[in-house]
Amino acid sequence: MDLSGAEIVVQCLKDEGVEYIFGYPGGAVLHIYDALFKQDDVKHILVRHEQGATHAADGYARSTGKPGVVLVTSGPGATNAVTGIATAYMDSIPLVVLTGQVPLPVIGSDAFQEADIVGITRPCVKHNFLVKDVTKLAETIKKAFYIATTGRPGPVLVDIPKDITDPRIKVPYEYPRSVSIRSYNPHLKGHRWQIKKAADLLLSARRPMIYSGGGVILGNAAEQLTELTRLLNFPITNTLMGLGGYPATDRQFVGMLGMHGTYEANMAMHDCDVLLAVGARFDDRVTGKIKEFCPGAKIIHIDIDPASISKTVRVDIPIVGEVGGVLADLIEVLRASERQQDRDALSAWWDQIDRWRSMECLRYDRNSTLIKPQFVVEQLYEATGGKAYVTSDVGQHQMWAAQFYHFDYPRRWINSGGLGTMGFGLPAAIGVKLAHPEAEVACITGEASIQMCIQELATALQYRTPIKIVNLNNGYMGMVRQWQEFSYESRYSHSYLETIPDFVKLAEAYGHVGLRIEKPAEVRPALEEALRLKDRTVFLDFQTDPTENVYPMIEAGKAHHEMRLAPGVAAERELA
Ligand SMILES: Cc1cc2nc3c(=O)[nH]c(=O)nc-3n(C[C@H](O)[C@H](O)[C@H](O)COP(=O)(O)OP(=O)(O)OC[C@H]3O[C@@H](n4cnc5c(N)ncnc54)[C@H](O)[C@@H]3O)c2cc1C
Ligand SMILES: Cc1ncc(C[n+]2csc(CCOP(=O)(O)OP(=O)(O)O)c2C)c(N)n1
Ligand SMILES: [Mg+2]
Repeated sequence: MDLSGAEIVVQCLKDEGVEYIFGYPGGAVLHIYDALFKQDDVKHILVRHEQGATHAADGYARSTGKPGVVLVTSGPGATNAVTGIATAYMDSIPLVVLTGQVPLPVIGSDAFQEADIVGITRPCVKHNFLVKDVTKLAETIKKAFYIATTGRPGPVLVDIPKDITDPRIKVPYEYPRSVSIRSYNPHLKGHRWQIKKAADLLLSARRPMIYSGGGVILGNAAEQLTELTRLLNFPITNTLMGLGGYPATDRQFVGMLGMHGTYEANMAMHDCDVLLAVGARFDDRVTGKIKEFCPGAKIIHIDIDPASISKTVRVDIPIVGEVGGVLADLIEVLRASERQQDRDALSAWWDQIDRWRSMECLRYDRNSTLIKPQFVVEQLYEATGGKAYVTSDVGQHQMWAAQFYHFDYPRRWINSGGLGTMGFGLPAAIGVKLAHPEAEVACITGEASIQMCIQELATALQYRTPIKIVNLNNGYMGMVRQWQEFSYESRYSHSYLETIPDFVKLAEAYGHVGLRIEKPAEVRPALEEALRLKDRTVFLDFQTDPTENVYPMIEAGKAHHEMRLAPGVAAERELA
């Protein structure tokens, strides 16, 4: 079959089984858009800003495990996509981003809408390609999908000069079934001897702890993780990216760890003697002061990326491999082992953990006449039966979502952890809703974040993706305000938004429903009403307590056991 470059792009997407492509047209990709016009298999979602395209594709990818696909034009189209590419890169999300480029002969001549996007994105993609020969186009796209989705996933960019897609030049087309890349061979199977050593160490533990992260979600290993944790009867904590990898409502789950983790999770990290890290990368929000990280623990680390091992914290038993397979092998070795666990020590450890837990570190004022943001998230959790897909933006609301929406299932919690990209939540929710049309999708956001990609409300209307936007409107860039309160003697430098739009009118202007909620008693009815409006996007503008802070908090440079607690919780501890 002879096809033009533009037709090859579209045919490759079909052969790859791509359902949706998120994009925005422009001169350098017009040939591709013309080829898209002539078919119905790959559905194009027209966003309103290229950042929105990358986040929507990212939300689709996070919630399905399939790669998200983006198509943007050269120059500003491509540079607008960079924030979304970097967002996906930091959280290891598989994206294939196709960018138009000026024709090959004029590259480097400051041609109209020329930007060196291969150079610009080099530090924030897993890999990128500039296509120089139309006969290599199909193979390059195949490689892009292969690299994006295997090993440690990540975004791959394919830059396609306009002359490569010229409709007049046709070449034979065949989509390769597989590709092999000599310098790229992800290591999938964990080393048997390392697994045996890890099993022995786990069985000898007196104060064990499991710390699991985004790798468990990315590797679809929640089942194996749950089986292992129950088999050993160990306490388990999740990173922000790992939430849902182990059921949050289970007794063995001690909550999220790190900067805004629970008291019991962080204290258990500090005091444990054996730490099993699974698909987590010892991020600074998690470790706190590195020198005092798990001071008495021997550490086992399972990760697919050898570059993650001992990157920030030196580990004792590294196991490089695909998390699901390694956990399955570990379970097998543990079951076959004759070594007995020290059940008395384990039971004393659980008593200690329960004492920490009894402090109820996430308590907040339930009698307030103002709407507490935590209350809104709790009510959303109850109203949706804990089954919704929840996207978020970045700030205090993101932390309250993580703390108060108890994720029992993987891939339901969709947020930007590594880059912390405000503007992520709304477009990501659109991508999630397209992938799961029957599911409830909520976007928990703040009045500052939502304004960063607000234009995607138009996309939500065009493609009938009814989502519920839960705006925790505290009038401040709350997370910034909190840091200024704690570290800059309450000098609130430019963290107050003097002009906030009327979100109800704004939602209506975009063709959606807007609701403004001012009293605690109105919270649940408003949520119920929004959920009843199944086919509509509803913007719920909750006027929340402007001074509420996120607790507990490990401030910069502090260790796990040096948490700042909510005022009421701290006062009680002093008394005890
Ligand atoms: C305002 C704000 C506050 C934050 N506060 C906190 C906080 O309190 N607590 C917290 O935890 N985070 C917090 N974060 C998030 C933090 O910045 C990091 O994004 C997060 O901690 C990283 O999670 P992770 O270690 O699970 O790694 P991820 O970024 O999810 O990385 C996954 C790891 O798993 C590996 N992996 C991937 N696939 C596989 C596979 N198939 N098999 C094996 N390994 C695999 C990867 O190589 C990588 O090492 C915050 C972020 C923001 C924006
Ligand atoms: C694109 C971008 N710019 C700046 C920041 C820094 N930042 C982190 S949280 C935050 C405030 C967010 O305010 P809002 O969306 O209202 O959420 P709140 O903290 O009030 O819940 C800012 C400015 C960021 N994370 N992303
Ligand atoms: Mg705010």
